[in-house]
Amino acid sequence: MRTTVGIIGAGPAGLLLARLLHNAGIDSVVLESRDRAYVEQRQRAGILEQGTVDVLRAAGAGGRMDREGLRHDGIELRFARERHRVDFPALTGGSSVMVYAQTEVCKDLVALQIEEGGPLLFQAEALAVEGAESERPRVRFRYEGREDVLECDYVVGCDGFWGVARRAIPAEHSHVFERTYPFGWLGIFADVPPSHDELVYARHDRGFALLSMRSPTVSRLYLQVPEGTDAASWADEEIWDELERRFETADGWSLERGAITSKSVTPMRSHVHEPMRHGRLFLAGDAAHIVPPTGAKGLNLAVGDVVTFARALAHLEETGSAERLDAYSETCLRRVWQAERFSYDMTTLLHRAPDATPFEDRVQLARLRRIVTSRAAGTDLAEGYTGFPLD
Ligand code: RFL
Ligand code: PHB
Repeated sequence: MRTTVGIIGAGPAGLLLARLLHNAGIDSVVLESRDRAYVEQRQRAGILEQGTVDVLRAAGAGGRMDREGLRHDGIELRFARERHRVDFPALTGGSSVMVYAQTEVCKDLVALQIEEGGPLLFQAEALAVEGAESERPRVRFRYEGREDVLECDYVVGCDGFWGVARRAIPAEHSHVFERTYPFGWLGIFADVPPSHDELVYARHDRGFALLSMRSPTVSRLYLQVPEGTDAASWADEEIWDELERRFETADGWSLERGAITSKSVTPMRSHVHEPMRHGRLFLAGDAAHIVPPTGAKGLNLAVGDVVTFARALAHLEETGSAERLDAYSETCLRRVWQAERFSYDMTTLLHRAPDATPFEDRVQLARLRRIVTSRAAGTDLAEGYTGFPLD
């Protein structure tokens, strides 16, 4: 098999890249180790930045998002039993975000790829990337019980944090920057209308809590829990009781309870692999970087990477200049580090570390108070949340 761009992984990064390349008249093949149902049902992100929304629309993948997604013009910060709204359009000159689940983005992109795009092979597991430093990199993969080789001009590793692409970069060229947090998120889905019409980020002495949603009838809620917590050790009523405590306000706001349909624990980590390119192998999305979910940045960063790659390759095809492709890693990393910084700020602003001192608690409250009383501080949060521009 032979193609211009071999794409490993059909998460949001790989699927969107295939679509962008198709629109630019560049052929690609997508190899995905799991089946279609898995890709379409894996529950993860929920918040699309303004720039991501714009990219999906321009790629012809925004129709259902515009009909079914929920536009959000702000979030609520809750602390000291008080409620404070951060108004995004007022602070950013018109930006907002969209609540539209990653599962739905993936369903839309899979459908488009199957109708209009190049080959998308499910249950095709990439085993290794070879010859990254040559003119003809190859992906060795297993499909329908046989080993095969995909010969490419370029390979893009969109295979997530646990994928194989990153491993093809020799250790002497790799620099990893990491941080793990001593807590995780217990996340639930519940069949109950969200108790607030915008997301609520709550800082509490017992730990962080987040109220989010997937639709007018489905709530998504998270609780900060100690690292290594087993989701099954929390009974449903205990989860609701704890959410109620952490969201409690002085003005009598109340949390609606409903049937919990799933619960799971997500660890929290930051991870950046530099550079994001080795020869003709490029890394995009979670394959190159992870952020803790507090800033809702992971999927949005993946989108930024693949837009940068697709534009750079189209530029090379049109003008013969490899300048943008050569700058891929540097261009992406500038935005990645802004998102890492923002996610770190949001995480340390809202979570209670197990060894937090009373002094640190007071500083955290002072940081929150500053955001809700200073237009400059509020603008900084609003700009970060609605997203950093693509170069
Ligand atoms: P993905 O989605 O992990 O997709 C990688 C794909 O590669 C496949 N694969 C392989 N295929 C072939 N051969 C191999 N050897 C392969 N190895 C792996 C996998 O099967 C998979 O299909 O990476 P991608 O595309 O880079 O997308 C990244 C996003 O999924 C991720 O950053 C976000 O979900 C993070 N995230 C959030 N991001 C946001 O922007 N907004 C949010 O609100 C948000 N909330 C979240 C989140 C992540 C969470 N978890 C579970 C980590 C909330 C949570 C709880
Ligand atoms: C979600 O709805 O899953 C979600 C929302 C905001 C975040 C993280 C996750 O910061």
